[in-house]
Formats: sequence, structure tokens, C-alpha cells
Amino acid sequence: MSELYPVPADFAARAHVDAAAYDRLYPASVADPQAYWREQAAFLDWMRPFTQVSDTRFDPEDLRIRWFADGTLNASVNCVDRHLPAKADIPAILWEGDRPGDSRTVTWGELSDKVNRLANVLSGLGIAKGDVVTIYLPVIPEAFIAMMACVRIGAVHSVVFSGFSAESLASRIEDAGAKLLITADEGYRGGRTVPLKRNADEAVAGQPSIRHVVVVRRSDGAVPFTPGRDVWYHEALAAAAPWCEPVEMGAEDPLFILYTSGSTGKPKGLVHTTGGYLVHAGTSWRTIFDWHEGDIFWCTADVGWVTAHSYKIYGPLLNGATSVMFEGVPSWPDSSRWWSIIERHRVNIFYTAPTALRSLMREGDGPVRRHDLSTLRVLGSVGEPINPEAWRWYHTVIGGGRCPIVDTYWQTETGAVLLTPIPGAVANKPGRAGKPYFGITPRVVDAQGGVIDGPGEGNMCFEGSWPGQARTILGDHDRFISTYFAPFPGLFFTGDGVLRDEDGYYCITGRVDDVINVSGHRLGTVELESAISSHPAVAESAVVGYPHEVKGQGVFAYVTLKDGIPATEDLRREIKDSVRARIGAIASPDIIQWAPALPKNRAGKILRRILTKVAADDFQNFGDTSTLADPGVVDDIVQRRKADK
Ligand code: 6R9
Repeated sequence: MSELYPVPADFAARAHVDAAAYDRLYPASVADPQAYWREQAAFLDWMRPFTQVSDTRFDPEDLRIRWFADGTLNASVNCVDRHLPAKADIPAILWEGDRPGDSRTVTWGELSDKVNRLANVLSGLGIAKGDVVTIYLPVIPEAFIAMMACVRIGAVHSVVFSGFSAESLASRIEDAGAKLLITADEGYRGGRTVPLKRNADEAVAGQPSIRHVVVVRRSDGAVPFTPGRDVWYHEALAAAAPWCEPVEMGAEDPLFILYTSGSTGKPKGLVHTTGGYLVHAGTSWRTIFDWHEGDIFWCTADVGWVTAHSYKIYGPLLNGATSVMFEGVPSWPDSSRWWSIIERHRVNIFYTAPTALRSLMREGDGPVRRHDLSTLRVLGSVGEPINPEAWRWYHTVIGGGRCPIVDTYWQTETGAVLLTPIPGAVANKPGRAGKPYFGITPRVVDAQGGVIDGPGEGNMCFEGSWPGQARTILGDHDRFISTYFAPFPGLFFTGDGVLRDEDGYYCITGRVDDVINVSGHRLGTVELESAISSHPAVAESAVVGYPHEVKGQGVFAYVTLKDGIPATEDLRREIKDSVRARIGAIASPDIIQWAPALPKNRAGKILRRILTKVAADDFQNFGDTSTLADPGVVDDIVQRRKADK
């Protein structure tokens, strides 16, 4: 019998969805998804109503994903205008800067004013419907404003995590053919300064598609400025007209692009569309967090990830909710920072990632106990499986034993949630991402493509479409089909493994492709290997994930040096630094093990299965090693791993 935490009765009593409602509505929603989503779509303000709900087919030969196709709308009208004038003086954003005491409140009125002005600035700089604008900003209100300004005029935003390097930024600008970049002079994180404009200049230097760079002033630091190309945000806004007519967009027109790592080298720009995404993100946000008017919501994700897109920005804005936004890190100036923010803003709903919980858990309960967290009502987890130990700490120490935890399973590709225990309806099981969301049909599929009914383990797939799912990979529709729809025809394949238990709960067991999940961030092993191998001393490398106490998975790199190059500690550091410079700090290897040779089969393919086991200190059951070209290589790798410990 596994651990079960029933829904507290008082919680269920006022929840949007209780157990009886879920048991009645879920089967109906998957029996007739068109009816379900038609009803949900009424949540938005449409300019022209749609006549057909969906036209979808998961056939790799003839893939079709279209939702609400003949309807028209504007995202910024739905996210901002419709909350006015009623909420003009109510905070939309309660912002906390990196440095304690540095805070700002942005009301719905101010948000609207800035969005309209920036939209006019962008138009004035030549941006029109369908153009891509890349946003490289820290977690400051201007990130929200920039996204809303883009979608007001029909421009497509592509937010790039501000922790990514100039090179990563450049490749994302190039892939999208972005015409304009919005960045800041500098950012602050954990007391350190991040040279955003310097990175941006380096990235833009080789990118002729970029015509202008709009620069938000965040610091007092002097930064390079290119007249004619660069525009100060504050100066342009002050000079801009305060009203911008929203552009009427088709439901299937792109809303944004967001890049994520895949199992081959190049990051994938997933394309999300206006109507379907907003319906799914907006209605699911309210349901899974059981938000009620007046609740204060806080999602800790950085704006560069899909979690922030759907559930920090679009979800709360569509619902007219007040959210907290925090620029810094949980450990600075000390590890009670988050808890002090929850207390100060009387946060009711808190959404974060297991990796952060695990690192804070190591600091003990003291930093938490100093603060009053009694306003919390719902807790959320996302990005990776949450281990039961971290789950219990979250539940007991942070949630005071009274808050349901929504472990939300979804992806950049899926746009919004697919599996979660809806908090008023489904009892919690630590480590389980609960049950399917409305309108979603999960399938557990074995290696041969057979669908497993009842309890079992296999590949996590979904049948039928849902409105929030991505429509394509920018510029590479074939890759979209081959990655997600070809492996199991008729189904969408997530790349994750799953276990379904006897009560119908789903437990995500991790990636089954060459992607590793480091602190909730997806990193492709091929991308990591090419960054490592670009160091002139490196002949070859192979990267695998290994169990890491805080990060979930860490980056373990086996590196073969070129002949005659001595393996030194300095070289280890240099290789780590070069990965940091090429991709960003999140990708820097945790462990580099020198490997005079890598285990390969006779066709030259690296046997990652063995490397993964060795990295996890599992030196047995290497499976069939008869295909190895040189069996001695494995012994050598094992001996070195043991010696390094
Ligand atoms: C939303 C987001 C997606 C990958 C996904 C899976 C992992 C996300 C999870 C989870 C277990 C959860 N993942 N949520 N695994 N339980 N609740 O994180 O999107 O950055 O695209 O990552 O993250 O492996 O495939 P994204």
C-alpha cells in the first residue's frame, strides 16, 4: 500500500473541482474532447468566434493539429485589456529584486500603459505581424511587458534564458531570423552582475537579421551602445503614444517560439499558436492551482522556460491574477529568502522545482521556521520527478501538512499540463504526477508499440490532440514528425518513461532518449558533447546523466584527449569553462572522467548504456558486451571510476 494523502475536506469544499466533479467530468471530457474544449474556449474574448473546434490527426504521413482555426483574437487583449478598468489600481506584478529591499509593484493600469507604448515602439522600429522578436531579459516586469507588446502587434516572441551564453543566444536568433532583440544593460543574480548587453552585442554581431536592440536600463553600469541600432527602452516609451490598436490574429497564427534541447545537436524551436495555447494555459492554470479571485500566486521559474510562459505569465495574466516575481536566487543573501518573500506578500499558491527544494532542504528547517507561511494553500512542483523525501519536506515543512501538492507533468511541446493531481479532487501520492488532466488521454506503450492497459511500465505517450500542443519545430517540420509522431504512429511520444500503478496514478521515470534533466533543465547529450569536443585538446567525448543529490541528474562527461596531451586539473577546469561559454553555466559538466578510449561496438557506436551504469557506480550487469570492439576499454573505465571516488 503506497503512501496516500487525502484531499483535506475543507479544501475540497471550496475547490473549483472536487473528487465527484473530476470523476464525472474527466470521462466525459475524453469521450467528447470537442465538447469539452469548446466550452473551455469561452474563457477567452474572441474577436470573431470559431465555428469548428478542432481538426486533428496524429498520422505521421498526414499530421494535422488545428484548433479553433477560423476564430480570431488578440492575446494581449485577453491578458491585459479585459481586466480594465476594474483592476487598474490592483497589482498585477509584485516584483522583488535580487537585492533585498529593491521592490516594485506594477498595477494592471501601468502594465497596460507600458504594453501599449512598447507595442508602438516596436511598430515604429519596423516590427509587424509575423516578425520574430527575441527577448533576452532577466526576471523583471519588462519581460512580461515585452512579451505582451509583441503579441499585441502580432509579433512572435522568442524568449531566451538570460543565463545562456552569447553563442546560444546567437544560434537562437539566427534560427528564428529575429528582427529585433530586447535585452537589459545588466542583470543581477545572487549579488552578481550578469553582463547581458555585452553578451547581446556579441550575439548580434554576426546576425544581420537583427535591425534594432531595445535596451532596458536595470543597472547603473555603463554599457556599450550602438547609435542607430540600439534604443533605450525608457526613452522610447516616454516618447511613444499611449494606445496601440491590437492586431486581430487567427487562432492558428503563431504566438511564440521557445527553444528546447533535443536528442540531436541543434535546439528545437517549438512553435505555439494563439487560440489553442491560450485556452489550455489559461483554463488549466486556474484549475490546477485552484486559484480564486484575490489569491496571490508565485511561480519561481525563470522567464526563459515554458513553465514561466504558461504558468507565470500567460496563465495568471489571462485570469487577472496578482503574481509575485523574483529576480534572484533562493540562497542569497541567505537561504530564507524565498520564505521571507512568501511571508511578505502573503503568497497563497507557490509553484517551484524539486531541485530547488532539495537544495533548500539541505539547509534544514531553521530558515523556514523563521517565517510565517500560513497563507499557503496550494503547492506545485514541475520540471522533473519529485523524489518522495523532497515531497514530504515540501508538504510538511513548507506546507504545514495542510496544502495539497500538484506535481504537474508537461513539456515545452505540450504547452500546458497533461498529468497532475487536481488539488481538490485527487489524493496525493508522493513521487506520482497524479492523473490525467481534462481532455487528455495518456497511453503507456511498450517497446513494440503495444498499448498497455492497467498497471505497467513503458513509454509515455498521449492519444488525440489537445489545444495547447506545439504545432511544429520552426523550420523543420520533418523533425517534428519524426521525433514525436513517428515512433508510435497514432500517438504523441514524449521521450519519457512512465509507470502506471494499480490506482491509475502515473509516475514519470525520466527520459528514455539522449536528453538529460539537470535541475529541471533539459540538455541534449549531443549538444553537450559537441561543446566539449570543440576544446582543442579533446579528441572525443561522451556525456551521460548520473544521479545527483540536488540536481536530480548531473552531467558526467567521459573525455578522450588528443595524443600526447597530459590530463591535468587545469585542463578539466578549462573544458568546463568552455562548455559554460558555449552553452551556459547550467550545462557545465559536474564530473569529467578521462577515458583513453570509449566503449564502442564494431560499427563505432558508443555504448552509452555502459557509460551510464559506470557513472551511477553500478559496475554490474552491463548486458550484452559481445558487440564491443575492444572489451578492455570497459575495464579501464570502471577502474578509473573506482579510483576517482
Ligand atoms: C514543464 C517542463 C519537460 C521534461 C519532461 C520530463 C520532465 C517535467 C515533470 C517531469 C516528472 C514532472 N518533467 N515535469 N518529470 N514529473 N512533474 O518542465 O517542460 O522544460 O520542456 O521539460 O521535464 O522529462 O519531458 P520542459
